[in-house]
Amino acid sequence: MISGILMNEKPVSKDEIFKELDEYQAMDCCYSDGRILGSMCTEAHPIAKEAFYKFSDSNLGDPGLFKGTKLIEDEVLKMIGSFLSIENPAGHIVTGGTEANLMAMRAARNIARDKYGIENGEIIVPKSAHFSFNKASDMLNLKLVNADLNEDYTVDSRSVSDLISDNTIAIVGIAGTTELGMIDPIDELSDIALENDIHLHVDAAFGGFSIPFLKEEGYDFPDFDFSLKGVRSITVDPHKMGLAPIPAGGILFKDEIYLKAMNVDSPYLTVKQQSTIVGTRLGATAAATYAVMKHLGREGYRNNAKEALDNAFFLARELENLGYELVVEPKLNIVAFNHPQIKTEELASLLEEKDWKVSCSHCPKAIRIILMNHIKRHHLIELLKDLKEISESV
Ligand code: 0PR
Repeated sequence: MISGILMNEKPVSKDEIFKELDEYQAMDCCYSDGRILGSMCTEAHPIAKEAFYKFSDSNLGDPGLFKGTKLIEDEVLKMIGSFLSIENPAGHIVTGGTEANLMAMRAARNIARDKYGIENGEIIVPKSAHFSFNKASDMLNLKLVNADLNEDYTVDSRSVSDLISDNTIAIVGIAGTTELGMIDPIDELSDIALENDIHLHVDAAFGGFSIPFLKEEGYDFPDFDFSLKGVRSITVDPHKMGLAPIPAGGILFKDEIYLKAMNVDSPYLTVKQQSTIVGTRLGATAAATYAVMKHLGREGYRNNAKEALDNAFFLARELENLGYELVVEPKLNIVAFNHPQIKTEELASLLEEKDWKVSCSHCPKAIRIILMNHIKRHHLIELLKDLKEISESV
């Protein structure tokens, strides 16, 4: 046994602990510096953080003990449903897009197994999909089949159609791809799913909290939600464009049957069956999401989404003026670009040298900037000054 060197024997004072924590925190990046350019998360709204702390002891894994928190979760799902064209969604507030996508694939697998006896299921996923589907395929023992993309990096629905086999248990479409923010033709996927009686899951982890509000602002976006008959589940993450604290994901199903298909017995809990992956799970997340959604209202989300998109278009136009090349015209608040004479990795390290925290897309290779609300116009002007300097130096 290691004698108590690492773990202190005697209590340590709060002041001392927080002094240490402050030192650790000082090493972290800070959203408000405007230097984090490649994150889909952002600083949570202060009201959400307050609600999170207030509910830190509440456990939605045993909802009979936390009846109020359970009502909050139901309310949040209904609020999210109200902008995704569904009145009474079934679902949960989970830890993020990964868990939400995993639950959707699990429900689809179990239903296909019970209804059609499919044992070796396959999922058709666009090449642009988030790696959480690779995890789902590994954990659920599903074969992942990649569908090709069109020139504009949306999924080619003919490729999806061609890949359908007797073992296909789900098709995935994306509303706001991770790398470029593109929106797949979900209406076409919906038709294909209906024709073949296959589960269509929409990963709107990123776009779910912005596309509906941008539509309300008059922007022209395709339908992607439960208004399309083939859509059976949607991932939508409060901890991305929803301004909720991490970890907050959302999984919404069209019907209770999808949750029931995942139920396992939980005999000694206050609720006798459980469909979530996580057992003991945060009530704090549901409360925080409730607080920020109520506080901002539709108006607040419209303003946030519009500000982020305006910044994306501003950045795109200024980059072109400086001679940089966009990979694709932005649809949502992600801008991906290259310099005609500088390799992507080199440009990334030149920006890192100037203390910008950048992220690169790899299909296609480009610098990828996600205009979250912590990035303000004045940060972009500083960034463009540095990019101008870099461009002039070659
Ligand atoms: N679906 C889509 C479309 C996503 O973009 C992401 C994550 C997920 C699912 C998975 O969500 P969770 O990470 O919540 O489980 N997209 C970001 C990405 O991988 C997540 C991220 C956020 C990465 C902040 C870095 C970062 O600093 O790029």
